[in-house]
Amino acid sequence: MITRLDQLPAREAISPGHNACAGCGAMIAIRQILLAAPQPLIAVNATGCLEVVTSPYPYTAWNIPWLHVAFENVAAAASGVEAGLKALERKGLGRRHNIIAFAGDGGTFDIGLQALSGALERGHKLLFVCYDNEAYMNTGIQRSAGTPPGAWTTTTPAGKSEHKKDIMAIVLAHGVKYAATATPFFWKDLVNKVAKAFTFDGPTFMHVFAPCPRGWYTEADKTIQLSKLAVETRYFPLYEVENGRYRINYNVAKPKPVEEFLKAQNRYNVLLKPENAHLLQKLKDEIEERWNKLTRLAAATP
Ligand SMILES: Cc1ncc(C[n+]2csc(CCOP(=O)(O)OP(=O)(O)O)c2C)c(N)n1
Ligand code: SF4
Ligand SMILES: [Mg+2]
Repeated sequence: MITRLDQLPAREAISPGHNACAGCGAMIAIRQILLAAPQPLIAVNATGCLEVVTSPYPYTAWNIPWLHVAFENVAAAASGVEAGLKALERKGLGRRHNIIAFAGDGGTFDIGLQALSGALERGHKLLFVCYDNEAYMNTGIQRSAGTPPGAWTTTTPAGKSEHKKDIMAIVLAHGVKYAATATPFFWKDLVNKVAKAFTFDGPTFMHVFAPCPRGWYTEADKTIQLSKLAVETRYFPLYEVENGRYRINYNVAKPKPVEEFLKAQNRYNVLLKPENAHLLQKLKDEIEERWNKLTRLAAATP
């Protein structure tokens, strides 16, 4: 169990000096994840902000083996790396590495979903991390299936009218042994989940909530506060599912009003207009429904 920062190794898998925006929640989360992931480690990265900001040709910020693949196929490529290493190991030629795949919400909820489904079904031993900034940020803030109802994006100027896909439920429907949510403010929770994920002999999944100052129109120094508020308002519950058992890791008995979280972000200006009260209600209903479902599942699988 990791409870102190000095229990994490000093080596960094991503060098400082990459091109992410100041206060990028994804980069903070990924730094935490990479400190907790056991070495030797190979990272496989779908196209998206993480890839773009860490590899402006001819430079790289990565200090570990890293493979960039297309937007849609990171889980397939990571599967191939795992299968290839296994074959080499059988011939006494290679050394077993841990494998981590990274994709944004677009690369997970939408375009990478079939590749992810295939990898989960085939049972490759890897951790798939979805860093969720709730839109296609790298190409200019377009909506994804991870964008919540009411959020402004360049393709939802009046606020998104559809719901947010339940990616954890989709992943768990594949019979995955371990899946968890996390966010940078709760760093101890996050690093211990990463360490645990690598103990399973099969695919594991983490859904990581990552505030994005550029796409959410927030101040760079509010990222960590937003990461905390998202949990405290039940907007993004922290939970894990281990061998079918649901556990809520942060019990939000008395949630803060979600408006506190929404008001801090200009992407929700449209939603907070009086004429959009129905959209705000839709978001609140979705949050409540998700929390009630989680508490039922946690109670049913003690
Ligand atoms: C097949 C294909 N379609 C579209 C693109 C353009 N594209 C590159 S990254 C990206 C958005 C990625 O969004 P997400 O996965 O959420 O990652 P983020 O940029 O938010 O980190 C898009 C649309 C592409 N590279 N390939
Ligand atoms: S646009 Fe958002 S996710 Fe991309 S680097 Fe900037 S803060 Fe990070
Ligand atoms: Mg995104």
